[in-house]
Amino acid sequence: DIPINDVQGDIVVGMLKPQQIFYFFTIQDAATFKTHLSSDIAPIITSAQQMLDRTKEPLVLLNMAFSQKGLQALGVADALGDQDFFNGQFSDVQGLGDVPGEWKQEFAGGNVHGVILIASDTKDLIEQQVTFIESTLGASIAKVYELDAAMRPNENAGHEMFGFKDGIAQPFLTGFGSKLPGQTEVAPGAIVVGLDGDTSINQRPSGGWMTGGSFLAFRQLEQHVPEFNKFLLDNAPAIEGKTLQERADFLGSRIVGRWKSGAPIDLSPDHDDPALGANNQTNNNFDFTHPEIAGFDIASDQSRCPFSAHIRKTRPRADLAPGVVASRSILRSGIPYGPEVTDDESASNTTKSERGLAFVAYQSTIANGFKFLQEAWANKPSFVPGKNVNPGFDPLIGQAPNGGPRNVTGLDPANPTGQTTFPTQFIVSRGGEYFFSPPISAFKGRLVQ
Ligand code: N7H
Repeated sequence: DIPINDVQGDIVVGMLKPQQIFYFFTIQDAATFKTHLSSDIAPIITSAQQMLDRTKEPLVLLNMAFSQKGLQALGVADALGDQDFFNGQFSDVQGLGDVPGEWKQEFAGGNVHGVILIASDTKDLIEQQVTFIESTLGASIAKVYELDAAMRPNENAGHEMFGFKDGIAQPFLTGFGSKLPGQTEVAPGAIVVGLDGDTSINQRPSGGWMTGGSFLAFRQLEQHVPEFNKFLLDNAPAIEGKTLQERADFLGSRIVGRWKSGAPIDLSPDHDDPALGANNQTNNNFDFTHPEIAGFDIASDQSRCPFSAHIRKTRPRADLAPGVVASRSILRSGIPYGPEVTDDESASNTTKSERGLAFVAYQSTIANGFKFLQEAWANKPSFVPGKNVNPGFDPLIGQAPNGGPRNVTGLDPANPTGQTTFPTQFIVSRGGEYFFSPPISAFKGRLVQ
């Protein structure tokens, strides 16, 4: 069972608040920091238990996680059993397909020892908590960088910057809550360290102090929204009887695998269906097979969902054996950052202020989770294998070396083996870090010994 009193809430529940900040810090005075960690910080870390009932959760949610450099600064010499965490995300720049020059210096510099995630209904409440932490910890830490994130306003709440509803498909952890139709069931240890299903369990340090923790892959992913929208208009396939905007929306749905409302194109290939998008009993209940359609062949038929669609590249459902898909699970807890697109940006098709997704993925082994999805699936044109055509890159997040152009097949159902070339990235990685989000007990235990 998941020790929900000891697991930080963002890992298995998700903060899901209108406002959230990521406060990246470096440890300046480990001894002083440690005394506060156990006495002042541990009591205000929000557990999964505290977030289960949304009506009773604290006004301000707080989680904290450490990089390998942060553990070193604390004097925690244990090897956590995760090589990617140990090396840090900047060592992965090439493999992930990032362009090093696009990385924010704060991440590239390797000075980030930890991150504090704080979420609430208002920025004011968050600021009060930051003031409390800064006055309590004093000079024992220094702020490296802060990223302010927020749900988008009004009807766009819950939608990411391109306009698509996010946070729909998550794996179901055996024994935790109830399973929705279409969820992949995974043993809790795929996400939470030390539990059944943690494939690295034998590499964890003795004493079990990591049990209940999870590795957090953080990425600041900038989104070029006006440029993306222009690309959709410029490359919209010809469809009789549809307006240009409808055809652009159609291309967008093929790129993501869902319409903006969240409705999956595997169930509604021709038009958005907001009622379907909003219904959690049906909006995830598909697997790309269609036994109801005579002669439908999953190895060649892209009339419903392209092999390259973002949600298919990152979770190929029936394209692969169920156990394989489950072993590559992440829990996503990202939130948009940056201002809404201005009229000026729309009119000029040019991004003038940075915006995007503060991407957060939890897994018990980074090489099985975020890193695998990015490197072995999204960035690999031959994935999914066994089709009549190479799917090409994930058109959203797939990256070619040095930001080079990417070919994607299947976007035009009238020519499913034809390629679409994406000359640039519409999502640019500004870097990030790998963190370990420890069980709350470790803030009074191993971390402060
Ligand atoms: Fe993705 N997007 O807005 O288009 N993603 N994603 N993602 N993503 C998903 O099901 C998006 C990113 C996954 O089980 C949806 O919640 C954007 C990275 C996985 O069906 C939408 C960015 C990685 C799923 C987006 C981004 C993933 C998923 C559909 C970056 C991993 C679940 C809504 C700015 C390396 C797939 C939903 C499933 C879904 C978008 C990044 C992975 C709309 C904008 C980096 C596993």
